[in-house]
Amino acid sequence: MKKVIYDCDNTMGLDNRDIDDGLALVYLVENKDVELLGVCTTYANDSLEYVHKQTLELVEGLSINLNVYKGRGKFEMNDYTGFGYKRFEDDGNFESNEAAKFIVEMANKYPNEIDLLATGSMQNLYDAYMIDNEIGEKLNSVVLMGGITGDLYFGDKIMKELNFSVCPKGAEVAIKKYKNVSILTGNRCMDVEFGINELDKVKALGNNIKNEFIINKIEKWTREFKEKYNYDSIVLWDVIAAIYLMNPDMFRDDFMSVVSTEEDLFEGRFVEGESATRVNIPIVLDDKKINDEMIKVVFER
Ligand SMILES: [Ca+2]
Repeated sequence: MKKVIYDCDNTMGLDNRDIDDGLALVYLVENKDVELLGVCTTYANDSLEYVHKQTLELVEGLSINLNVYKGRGKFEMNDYTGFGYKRFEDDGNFESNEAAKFIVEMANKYPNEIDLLATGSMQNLYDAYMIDNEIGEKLNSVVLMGGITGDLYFGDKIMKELNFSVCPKGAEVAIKKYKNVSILTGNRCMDVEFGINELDKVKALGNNIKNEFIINKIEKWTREFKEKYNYDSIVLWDVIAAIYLMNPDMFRDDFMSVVSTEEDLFEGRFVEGESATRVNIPIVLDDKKINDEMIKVVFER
């Protein structure tokens, strides 16, 4: 059993917003090898208020007993697919961050036992570090979804990085001050497409299906994504990070020395160079197996 804390910017249920955090949450909830200690909310896909509300709604809909801890940070998302957002200056009040306090509390209660999966802004990891400078030494591992090593193309359109860029100082802390860090980058996740064939596999489960309500959410986001990017498949970014956490054997380790500064991370960019900061950037071995694993755990009764 892995003790997991999931830190996310879930917007499942909102129009024109990605659904991958919600799907990753369901994947963790349904995974028998996960003891999910709690869910933390942060901004990125949308404001903290919207993310928190959607996450409470999702947890309630799943009829499970799971605490949701609210993060911190003023942020507005105005145009998701056009990357029109507004970030406000940090008021520095990290001690008010319930999510960060929860992460620190659990890390002290279960030293070196907790795996932290973070798939939104890195604000809560930043605040946890501000509360306890030793936090990085007290976790077993950290798995992040975010960052790019080159432009992300869907057809002829470029998708910008979101998770690291909305809180670059948090991204820098997450990369440099935590240990055993693995990062599922945008570029490495892009090869795992989820399209009509994968959806047909879900539907083919027939009477053996569970969490059927998610099918509509996937179909809706696929339509919205198609409208913006003129692309037929979607990528389940955060789910891939959750699958890495639980099945590292489905990936190949690839360590990289990172010299990215806060300025580079403002665009979510990884810069390789001489550095003591080494992070793992896992490579997917077989994209079909990743999608099959998600379908099996999330949908198969
Ligand atoms: Ca996310």
